[in-house]
Amino acid sequence: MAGMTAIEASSSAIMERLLWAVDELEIELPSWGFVNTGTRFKVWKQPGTPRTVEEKMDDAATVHRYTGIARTVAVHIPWDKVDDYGVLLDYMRSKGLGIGAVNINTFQDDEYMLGSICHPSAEIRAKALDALIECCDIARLTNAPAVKVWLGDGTNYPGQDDLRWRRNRLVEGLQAGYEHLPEQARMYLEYKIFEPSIYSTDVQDWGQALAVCNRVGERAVVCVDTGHHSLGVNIEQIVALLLAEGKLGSFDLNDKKYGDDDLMVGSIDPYQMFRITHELINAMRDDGDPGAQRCANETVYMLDQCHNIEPKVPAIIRSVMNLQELFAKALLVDREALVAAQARGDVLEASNLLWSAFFTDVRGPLGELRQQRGLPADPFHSYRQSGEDEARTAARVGGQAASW
Ligand code: RM4
Ligand code: MN
Repeated sequence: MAGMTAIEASSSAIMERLLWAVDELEIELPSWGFVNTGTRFKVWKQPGTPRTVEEKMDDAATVHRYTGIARTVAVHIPWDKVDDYGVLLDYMRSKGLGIGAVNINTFQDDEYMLGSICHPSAEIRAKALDALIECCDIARLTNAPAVKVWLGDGTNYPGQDDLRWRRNRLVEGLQAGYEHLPEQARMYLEYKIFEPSIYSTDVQDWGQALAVCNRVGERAVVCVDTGHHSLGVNIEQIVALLLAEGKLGSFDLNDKKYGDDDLMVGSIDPYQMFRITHELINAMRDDGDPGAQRCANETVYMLDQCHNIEPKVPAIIRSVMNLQELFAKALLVDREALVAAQARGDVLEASNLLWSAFFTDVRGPLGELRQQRGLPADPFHSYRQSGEDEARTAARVGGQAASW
């Protein structure tokens, strides 16, 4: 392959390079991606929406059955609270699923109006800490790999609260929660530029998340939600920096046009997502930086999307495929040639190497590889034609659909 561009490579050489995207890549699904969602203007109800945690898992299992790479499901507490987590885990395993991150929710209770972990009142902070400890306990019971913290905390007006003291409470609260983290688990800290807080958000960007993680502990790592930046931010560079620090933990993947729009990953700007997958694959291949290599190998890829107007199961299958294709394209980047072009200052050839990998159509070879593994070549169309979506809707009449 050396010296050859992706375009010239024979299809068998391409297949060889794509194996990782079919055999190693894993994409975590969010249980909340299957429920009814909308905007603050309206939640749209879709037929066939899961009514129970088990039905959310059934849908996730369908996505896995069609794509073969969606092996774990992240849960959100209290939305996915059950009496017996052992029973839930058994149910998931019977469907070929494993548990992913346990997500904390301290943004919907009335008492959290002014924040949770950063709230000015010690009483509310204690309640938020209890919620975090509960997630740690669930992670222990289910042997989950992570507890994920995203906080809606922040302020709406200058002067509303002391920004520095809120920061101190944040560090203190997470440190206290970290003590309860089971040994096998990591803590993902997710940042978001704004919303629901408008003027200041307590974990507003990667710098803050990284600094806080460094204060909290070795297993506290940053979660990058691709929708949580302002427009024009160089997200792939943030990814590179976090890999260099060994502090990238996970992704919440989606695409956006204006804000935290939670659209299907790669649907608006696939080249941006490709630039991110390139940074990850590049680090995985970089024997000269073992710290970043290890970090990239341990990074978890979760979808965090809202399918407001499109049918959810096929949309999630589509999203898994989008991501798989964008990783596949990154696998086609000729790293040796890239490193050489960079070293001789060949700006145009270096940029061309990314460009031609991105424009290589990987759908055919990926389809072939899927088929060799007993999967449909085109999971999206196979699902649409299977009649399963209609059967799912027919079987789920009545009851209370799970909803945002
Ligand atoms: C937030 C954030 C979190 C997710 C919630 C539901 O915007 O992205 O990851 O848990 O939404
Ligand atoms: Mn997220």
